[in-house]
Amino acid sequence: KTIACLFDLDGVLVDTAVYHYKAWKQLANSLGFDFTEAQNEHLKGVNRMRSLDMILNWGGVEKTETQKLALAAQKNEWYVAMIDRMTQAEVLPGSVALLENLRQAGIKIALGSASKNSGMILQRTKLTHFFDAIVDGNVVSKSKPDPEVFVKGAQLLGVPVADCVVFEDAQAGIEAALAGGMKAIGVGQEANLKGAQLYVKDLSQLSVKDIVALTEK
Ligand code: B16
Ligand code: MG
Repeated sequence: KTIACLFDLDGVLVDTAVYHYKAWKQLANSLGFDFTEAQNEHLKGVNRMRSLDMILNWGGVEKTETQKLALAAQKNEWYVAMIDRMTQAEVLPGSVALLENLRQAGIKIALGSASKNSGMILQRTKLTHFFDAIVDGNVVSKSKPDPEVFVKGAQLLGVPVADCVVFEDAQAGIEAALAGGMKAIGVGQEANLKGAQLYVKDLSQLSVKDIVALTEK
C-alpha cells in the first residue's frame, strides 16, 4: 500500500517561529503593549487573523475589521522581510535526510501548513522539490485544529487518511491530525503535544521504518 507523510512547516521543517515572534512583538509594541515568548507559543499553527485577535485581546485593545486587516498586513510585511533572507541553514535537524529517505521509499509527501507564506519559505530553504502536494493557508479556510489542511493533503495524494502520518509541533496540529483520522507524530516539547502516537525532539530521531510501523498499528 502507499502511505503518505504530511508535514507542518513552521516548527517542524524550518524554524520560523522566531520571525513570527519578532514581527508580532514589533506590532504589539507599536500599539503600546508587550508580547511574550510564552504568548507566542499559543500562536503556533494558528492562522494570521486569529493570531492577531488573540494578541489584541491580550493587549486589551479593540480594533475595527478594517484596522485589523491593516495591522495584519503590517505584521506580514515585517515577517516577509525576515523570511526573504532565510537560507538552507535554517532547515531543522534531520529534515532533509528524512525527506530524501521517504522519497526513496516511495512514500508520498505533502505540506500541511497554516501559513500563506509557505511557498517563499520552501523556496528560500530549497525544500520545494520534495513535495507531491502543497496545502497551505492560501487554500484552506479553517484553521487547525480543524482537520481540513491535512484531509485536503490526503485527497490530493490519493491516500486514505488511515495511511497518513502527520508531523506537527503544535497542539492544534496534533488535534487536527487526530480529528482527520490520521496518525500524529509530535515534534518538539512533549508537553505541548498531547495525543500524539509518537514524540521526537526533532526529525533526526525518526527512521522510515518507525513511520511505516505507525501506519500498521
Ligand atoms: P502566515 P504552520 C503557522 O504555520 C505558524 O505556526 C503560525 O504561527 C502562523 O501564524 C501561521 O502559520 C500563519 O502564517 O502569517 O505566514 O500566513 O506551523 O501551520 O506551518
Ligand atoms: Mg507548526
